[in-house]
Amino acid sequence: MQTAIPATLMRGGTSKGLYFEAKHLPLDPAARAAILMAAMGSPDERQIDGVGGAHPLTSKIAIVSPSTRADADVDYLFLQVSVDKAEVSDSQNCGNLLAGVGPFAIDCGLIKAEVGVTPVRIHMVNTGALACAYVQTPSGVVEYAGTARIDGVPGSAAPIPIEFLDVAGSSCGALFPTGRVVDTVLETKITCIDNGMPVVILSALDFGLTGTETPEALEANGELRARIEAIRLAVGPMMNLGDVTKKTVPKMTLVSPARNGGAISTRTFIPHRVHEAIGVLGAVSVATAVAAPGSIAAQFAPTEISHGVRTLEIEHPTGFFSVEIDLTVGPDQVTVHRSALLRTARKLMAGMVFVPGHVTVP
Ligand code: NQM
Repeated sequence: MQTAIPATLMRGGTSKGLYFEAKHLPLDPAARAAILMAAMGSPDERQIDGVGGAHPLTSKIAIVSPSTRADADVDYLFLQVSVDKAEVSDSQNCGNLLAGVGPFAIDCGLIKAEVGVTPVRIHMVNTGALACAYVQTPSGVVEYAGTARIDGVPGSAAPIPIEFLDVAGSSCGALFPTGRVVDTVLETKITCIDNGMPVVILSALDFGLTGTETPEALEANGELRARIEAIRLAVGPMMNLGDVTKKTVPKMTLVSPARNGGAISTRTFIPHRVHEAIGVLGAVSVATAVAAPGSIAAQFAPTEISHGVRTLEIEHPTGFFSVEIDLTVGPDQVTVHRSALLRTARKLMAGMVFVPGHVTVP
């Protein structure tokens, strides 16, 4: 016997995952994790017995419900289902699946669409921060088709601009969680930053790399992976993240000078695979580091440090990620006021996901 659970498969930005209404899943994290692993087919590196895509970027879950907060419309809990381990983690947020939350909430009837553009205020439960996504609803229903393009996704779709107001320090307690712009860990100079995603910025040059290597080449370099993981494990407690052995944060971003007219070039370990592009909030954190005087990122992007709104193009293996940030740079402090970016999303399938009957279901 199998149990059917209502679910929608969506691409959100450059990631893909299952979206659920919270009421269709158990509240107990262990029971919920068992169901999600069964739905995705984990643990198994091919996820052959589930709908997961055999990569961390396609093994993601969004759980959406009416908001518990007066200043938001919906709550969004992100869960990362490990591909090859029996682990489901809420230790990070995901700005890519976030792009699908507004359309999903409207399609489920959790929010009534306006005629034109529907702003959806989203409480991101993992970090307690807020985002506002602007969903195209020209005739009162979600329009997925459009002309917006994002690097890492073929074709075009309706634009979903997303704004963040309060994500600085949302996971680590401070924009620069160690209290310094640069730290030295295991003889390597790094910048630890959290503007929505805990990220460690490292110079590619310090690892004997150019920074233009492909994700496959970086993943194949066992010595590099071991050194980066050793730094990550050492830095987790310094970033107020505790023991990060089983967590998917912090992300480890190797930076080098931009090659294609952007602000900086990146390659990001997320943290065991290398991202084909860059995460949304990861890009926001990198862009903020670019603007922070003295950081490991700023040394490669000596842009004029000024107050106000600027757009930074973060280069990644498959193109650019454009981040608009509004910040004030003081003598020894950076204050972030707002950041914004563009994503797209597409509903791929809606129906029931089946899990074997021996998996506990409410
Ligand atoms: O940084 C990948 C992604 C992400 C997370 C990751 C993300 C973000 O591309 O906000 O979007 O870093 O695990 O979906």
